[in-house]
Amino acid sequence: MIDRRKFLASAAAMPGYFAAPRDRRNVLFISIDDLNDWIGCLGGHPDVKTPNLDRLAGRGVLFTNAHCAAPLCNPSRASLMTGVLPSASGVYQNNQPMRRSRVLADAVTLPQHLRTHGYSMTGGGKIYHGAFPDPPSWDEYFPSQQQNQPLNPEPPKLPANGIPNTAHFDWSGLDARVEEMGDYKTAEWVRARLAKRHDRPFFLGCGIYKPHLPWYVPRRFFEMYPADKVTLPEVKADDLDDVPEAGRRMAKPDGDHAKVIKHGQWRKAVQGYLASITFADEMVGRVLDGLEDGPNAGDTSVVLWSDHGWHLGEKLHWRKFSLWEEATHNVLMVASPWAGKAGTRCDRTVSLSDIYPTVTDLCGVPAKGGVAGRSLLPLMRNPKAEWRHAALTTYGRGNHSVRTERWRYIRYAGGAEELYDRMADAMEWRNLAGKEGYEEVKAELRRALPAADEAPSPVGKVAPGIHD
Ligand SMILES: [Ca+2]
Ligand SMILES: [Ca+2]
Repeated sequence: MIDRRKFLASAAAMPGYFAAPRDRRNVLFISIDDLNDWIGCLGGHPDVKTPNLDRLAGRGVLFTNAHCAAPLCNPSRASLMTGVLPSASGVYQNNQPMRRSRVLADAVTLPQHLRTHGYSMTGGGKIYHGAFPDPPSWDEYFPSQQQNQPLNPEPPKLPANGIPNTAHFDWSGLDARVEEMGDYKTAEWVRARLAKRHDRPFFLGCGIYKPHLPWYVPRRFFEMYPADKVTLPEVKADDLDDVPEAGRRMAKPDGDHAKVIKHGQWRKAVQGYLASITFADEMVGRVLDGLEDGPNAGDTSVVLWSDHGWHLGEKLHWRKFSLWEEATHNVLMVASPWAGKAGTRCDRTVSLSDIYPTVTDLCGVPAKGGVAGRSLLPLMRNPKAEWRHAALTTYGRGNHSVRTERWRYIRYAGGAEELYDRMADAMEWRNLAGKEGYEEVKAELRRALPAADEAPSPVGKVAPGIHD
């Protein structure tokens, strides 16, 4: 029997072979915005219902310890799609268009790389950051190359939760049909593509926007999680006391958290997030059904990821924008006909920057040189394989978190540090950085920090009305 990988490796050396691949290896690339580990198969929240995400995890490989390159949309997605870390591109914030970075101006994105190997690239919804879609990455996009998601219905009176001056930091059940939701329209567009056979192998992006704020989804999703019964996250009131000033500035305990408490909205916020997660899960289910019912199921890898995590009060912090577990831990699963037994769980520490080389490897196309991550195929085949890589998360220039299976180490630009032994302290409550006996551990973890931190790339105008 021909060894498929050796065969592909030798075929890759033949010019022109991949220009018209005989061997069809499609990719369905699903992203979910702002989804933390509150999904059933990751066990992040006891109440949550995510039957479709759990179904996909059961079909493939679930990476239980995956972390983002940056804990906010634009830099996380720019890094994932280009294979260039924020510390190398200078794209750290949501207002920096990646193509204005001198490093990323001509970057070959994952879809562009696949295109040179014969793929079609289409997509809908939020794959790149909302304000900065990347037309060079796509042959066709829904709703358009300039607008990457359809509009959503809103409650009649805003803010619905009564917290003033917080823009879309808002939640409410909607008297709307699911068919009116932007994510539903995106899912339908993707389903239509999955229903057909295509001339060329495809890379098909499906960006689900919920559970990004505002948490307005049809009322039936809210009714699944009565506010008086939801489980609140476990929070230690004095958790920030041993966190350095730089970390307390990220947590901003006097900001969202104080407002949520003042307005008695904690339970309702958790309800809104859970409701939005289950709505997103249902949209994923529609897309997966579309794949399974169509002609492409046997030759399509499904790669599903969320762009970062989310705090709902832990460390007295809300949203993303931090370097702790709640913000860096995200969802990553891969179900592929070519690698990984159904129902595999892998607990090794991996990064969203590993997605680029994993997808090229799954597709059997030559690896793109210079990308930051590593193919996860060895872990898909053997989830316990040795894996000595840490996951690096960067928030703003010079602020980094290094995550390994046991440790989280944070170093802020000014030099302040945090260290948590997750084996003894999974909530990251006890900062060991200043305690005696951890010098060697810290020195080892520092080796995963980048050698240099690129200066921030230029900011760009964000058109009004465009979602972030
Ligand atoms: Ca996001
Ligand atoms: Ca603490």
